[in-house]
Amino acid sequence: NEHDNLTEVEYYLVREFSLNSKGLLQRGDSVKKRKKRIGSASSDTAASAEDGAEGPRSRSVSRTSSIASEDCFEVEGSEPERFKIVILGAHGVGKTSLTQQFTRTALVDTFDTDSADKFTEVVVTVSVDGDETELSFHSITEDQIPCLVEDPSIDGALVVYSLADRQTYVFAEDVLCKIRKHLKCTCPVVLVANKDDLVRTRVVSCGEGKLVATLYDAKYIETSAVLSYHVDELLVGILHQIKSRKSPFKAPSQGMVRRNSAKRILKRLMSFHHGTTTPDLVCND
Ligand SMILES: Nc1nc2c(ncn2[C@@H]2O[C@H](COP(=O)(O)OP(=O)(O)OP(=O)(O)O)[C@@H](O)[C@H]2O)c(=O)[nH]1
Ligand SMILES: [Mg+2]
Repeated sequence: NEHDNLTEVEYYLVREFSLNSKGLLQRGDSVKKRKKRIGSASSDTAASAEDGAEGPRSRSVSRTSSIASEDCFEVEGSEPERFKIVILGAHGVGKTSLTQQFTRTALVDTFDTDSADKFTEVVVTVSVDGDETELSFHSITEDQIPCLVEDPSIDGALVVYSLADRQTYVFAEDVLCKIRKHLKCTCPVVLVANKDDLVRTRVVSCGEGKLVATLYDAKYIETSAVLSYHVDELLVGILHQIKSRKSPFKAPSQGMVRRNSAKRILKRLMSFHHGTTTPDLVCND
């Protein structure tokens, strides 16, 4: 193939965080530049570049395209690790709004979620204490849930409900049941109680959310996509869950020991109860 070993320059946005004893600190966004191999069928990045241009899979368009190249850091070395995360939940609970917030630093109070829904994949590069990872988020519908079991590439799941709408909570419980019981999926799952800003119309208590999360071996977090409340914690929290499940016995490095207290804070934010077995519960179907 005459295109083998060709490279092209790619600009990408990195959401930078650090973990210290005070918790999670957002360090803003930076734009980086990397050389990407093109023309090689075996290269992951080459495949996604082709998909983005004309393939069936849409990608979110990076905001970096309008940024001048002088502002960028050039990155050498290997590609960051990449994890695939699915987002599930009833209609209108805020799946798209949360995904949109993952990609931006500034507070945004209006969303054009309809046009955002045309993207089937949103990719966010997250750096925690210099450790870069690419997270690709996929919003999926209820009828796509059975396909999850055939997709070994899924690394984590967010199950979202609105704490101001009980039906969406019931729906989320059913989704959790399907994931854990029917599909026997053991990937990290976070149960997300969104719309925490709607205090006066809240109908699902924190206790109810935590209970269901406990039953299905999931973490629990309350968020508000419109106020960008706990959105970064959710983003870094699911990443932390995936990484710690993939290498649970990794020997602690120097930095890791220093960050332990910060991780404890992150853990407290997401109440989590490790279960060794999936409880034998009945789904609502
Ligand atoms: N008050 C409040 N409204 C929210 C929040 N998150 C999302 N919304 C609103 O809820 C509506 C639905 O949000 P979406 O993000 O489109 O929800 P979705 O889950 O992607 O919906 P579908 O794609 O239709 O299933 C929009 O009007 C959002 O502005 C939140 O945290 N608080
Ligand atoms: Mg949506």
